Amino acid sequence: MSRHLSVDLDHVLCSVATLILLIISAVAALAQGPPAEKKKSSAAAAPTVEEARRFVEQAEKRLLELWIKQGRADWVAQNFITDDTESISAEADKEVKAETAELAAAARRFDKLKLPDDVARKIKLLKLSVDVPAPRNAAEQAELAQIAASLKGDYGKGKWCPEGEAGKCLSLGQMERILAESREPDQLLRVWRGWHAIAPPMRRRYQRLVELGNKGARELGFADVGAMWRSNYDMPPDAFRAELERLWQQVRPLYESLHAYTRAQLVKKYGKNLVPDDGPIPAHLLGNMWSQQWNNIYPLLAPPAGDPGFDLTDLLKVKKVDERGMVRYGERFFISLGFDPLPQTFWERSLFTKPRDRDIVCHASAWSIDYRNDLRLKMCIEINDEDFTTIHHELGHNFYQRAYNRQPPLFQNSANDGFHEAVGDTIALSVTPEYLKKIGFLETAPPPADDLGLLLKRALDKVAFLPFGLLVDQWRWKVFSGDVKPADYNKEWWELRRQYQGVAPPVVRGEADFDPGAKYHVPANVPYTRYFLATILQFQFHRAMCREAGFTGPLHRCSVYDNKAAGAKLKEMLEMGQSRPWPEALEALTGEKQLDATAILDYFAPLKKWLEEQNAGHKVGW
Ligand code: X8Z
Ligand code: ZN
Repeated sequence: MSRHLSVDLDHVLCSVATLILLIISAVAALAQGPPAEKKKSSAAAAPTVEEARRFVEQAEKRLLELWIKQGRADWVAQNFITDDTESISAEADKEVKAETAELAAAARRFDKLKLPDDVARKIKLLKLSVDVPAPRNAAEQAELAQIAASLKGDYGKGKWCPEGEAGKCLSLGQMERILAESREPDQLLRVWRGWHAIAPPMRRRYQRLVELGNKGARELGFADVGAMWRSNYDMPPDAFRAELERLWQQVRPLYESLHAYTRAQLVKKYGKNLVPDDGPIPAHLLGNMWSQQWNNIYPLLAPPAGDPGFDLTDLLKVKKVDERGMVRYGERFFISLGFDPLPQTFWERSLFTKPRDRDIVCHASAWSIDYRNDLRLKMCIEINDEDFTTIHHELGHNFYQRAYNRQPPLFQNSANDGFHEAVGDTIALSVTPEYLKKIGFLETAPPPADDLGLLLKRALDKVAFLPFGLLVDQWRWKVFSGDVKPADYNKEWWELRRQYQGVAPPVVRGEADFDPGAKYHVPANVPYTRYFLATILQFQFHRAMCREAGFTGPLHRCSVYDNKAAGAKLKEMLEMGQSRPWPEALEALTGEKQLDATAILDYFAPLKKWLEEQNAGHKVGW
């Protein structure tokens, strides 16, 4: 799924044969230098701007073709995990990695030229277009692509077969349900351990992937893969790191209030022996396999007064909405903002339910196979509140992909990766009681006096997520830079989880474990800081769209459903793709040029006040 969260285009104007000829002649032209008549005046064959432009155009054509092939191979591999599909997909990935490495090397010829902004930007984006880049060595390219494909496949196949229950194995989805619903600590612990047992076999391959990826990154001129990932934010990589720290310090007090309140309720439920009242919370008690979102334990935390009085999961069941029906609700929201309906092929080619007869990668994803109009969703949908939100998240990717499909291939991406993750979440913030009333789910919207529960539930999703959104890449950056050695992989993982999240392992962990591997984005090599950024950004987007819609009440009561003015602003930003530095895209929607945590802080301000009252006399922090 490397680029399909991003790109989209189908006007491959020439046939494959013509394309090959074009490439051969372009490569030949590059090898020979400028045409003969120009050579008269410049014996050194200095590269020209015109040549750089032609080079980039050819590179985009070639890459687009390879990306589409890679996308199809990956789609099949993720929908039917077998040794063969894994190998076909690794082969396609290898071709992309190899071609990108060659093109990036060839582009160095233009290093000293003053290039027009768009050409320079495309050359930079070309270098950054592969998440884990390969060295320019065929054997290593094949090895890296094979490792990457096998790690993703292993995660997809992962299951837990409890001892003594012959033949009965649980899928990740089933284990996640247990973590969400059970309040039985022993059972929670067994399931938590069961899932984490999928990861140790990945460790050696992951270590090798780090070595090979780093070699590729160094050949591209980056210190390591982490430094490369931090270079895609239109600012120096160190400035980006500092920006993250600034944002984290802004939201940390809100997180710590929520943590303290949550811990106190868990102490009441499970006792001090299990939950220390002044230390980190054991990771298996928060309703989620990675303790990343805590909304599933809302019933344990609900405020005595201020419960919203409805539950979206129940409403979906009462209304007999099925999986496709849930996706239709998401689509209709985007249509109400002025976006075109999804193409018929979306409904024919997407996967909405977990097949019973084969292994697939169930982790939800949104694809644009042809970089044009062949949009797809792949998700093992369950009829519940959480998946209703995730569907909106995924459709945000699809509508973004289609909005920028007129951009040249290297600009077919979000302004930065946080933008891609934020769009659908922004829309889901508009799923308010008033919206549910409009679509016929509720007869009356509860009075705003009862909003505390709504806010708490949202905070357990969004605020609880913030430190997790940061720490996954804090870990990977240290791993890629060599600051953390393989012998300390797991120790550092838990150190960061303690430091940022205030969460502890439920049992002693050691270096025979590889707990980061039990989180999809690590074996799948999807950078994670994007989700932290998205959590900040979506509140900025929401605030701006509500302003555009003329809404004046509290932000958590605002829904932009059916508002064409807000939709037009959003579309304006989405259509820019990655053609301009992200602050310009942000400005197009919000009028602001900076990431700004005041939007999320304002949104939760009434809750923060209440949490502080609840926490009076209790330790905050761990
Ligand atoms: O991976 C996702 C999406 C696909 S981009 C389902 N998310 C992160 C996660 O599951 O860890 C959305 C929230 C964070
Ligand atoms: Zn996403």
